[in-house]
Amino acid sequence: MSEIPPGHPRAESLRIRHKIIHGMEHDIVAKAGLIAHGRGEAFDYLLGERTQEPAKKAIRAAAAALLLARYPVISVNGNLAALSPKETVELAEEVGAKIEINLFYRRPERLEAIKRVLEEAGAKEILGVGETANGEIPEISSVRRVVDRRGILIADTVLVPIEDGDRTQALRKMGKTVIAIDLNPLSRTAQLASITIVDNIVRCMPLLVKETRKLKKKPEKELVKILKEYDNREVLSETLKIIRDRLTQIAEAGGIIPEISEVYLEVCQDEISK
Ligand code: PTJ
Repeated sequence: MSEIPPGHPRAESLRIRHKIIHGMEHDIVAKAGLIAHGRGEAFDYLLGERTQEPAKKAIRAAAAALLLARYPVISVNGNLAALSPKETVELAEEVGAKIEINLFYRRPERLEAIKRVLEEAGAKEILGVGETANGEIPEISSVRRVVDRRGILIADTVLVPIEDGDRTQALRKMGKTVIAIDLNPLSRTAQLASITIVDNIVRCMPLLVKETRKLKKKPEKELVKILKEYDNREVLSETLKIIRDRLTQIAEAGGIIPEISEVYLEVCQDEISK
């Protein structure tokens, strides 16, 4: 992390990037996890790198769904383990969820490295490794179909942060509630989940923990009401409109984003006065 100059305008983004790189160098993150992260960063730019209102609605619904679930499971992959291990454990504790490692690029070294990270963050029980990790979700073509018989296989609600491909579809066909966290509102996962939080996990995991703590104090019927009133298509649609309106606004303001406009005036004086 020492390579990040303190005054760098993108210091926070670089710090997160370095966590992913560090994770890859220590068998936590898959090589493809670097590409996935870059894709996420691109969408985050379009969203203004902040938690937008539709994401806040989805976070509230997700918290309600996790609290109401009979058997919730948090599915952990390399990127989540590298970026938000502490919040993953906190969330599991708050909602009484199981933590299960489920990988696209499944290798024993990675399972071990991720298990270690979660244990260091305070996890007592970690599924998806060992003897009981021999259940199968038949419709999934990748090794992600290998799940724990005490976890995802019997869960009624599954949280899938930073997901790929066909798993959400398969889990929903099995009748499970799927909560996705994905910066790309157009991904198959985002489109097919029951609740889609279009936000960066580094921002929304702490918010999700906070929201569950808040909603835990509410009567059950209030949580049921939150879920009943929640409309995922509306949330996806509002998110896309935010991206559209933001781009229109920037385009109409001469193509410079508000965060840069002051610096632009400073460094591009010559061009402006021409
Ligand atoms: O650890 P493994 O073996 O399970 O592999 C994990 C990866 C991420 C490599 C695998 O699931 C994969 O290839 O995923 P995709 O298909 O690249 O999809 C990842 C999705 O997560 C993309 O839609 C990204 O926009 C999104 N994403 C990336 N970083 C973040 C994110 N969403 C929220 N927060 C992020 N920080």
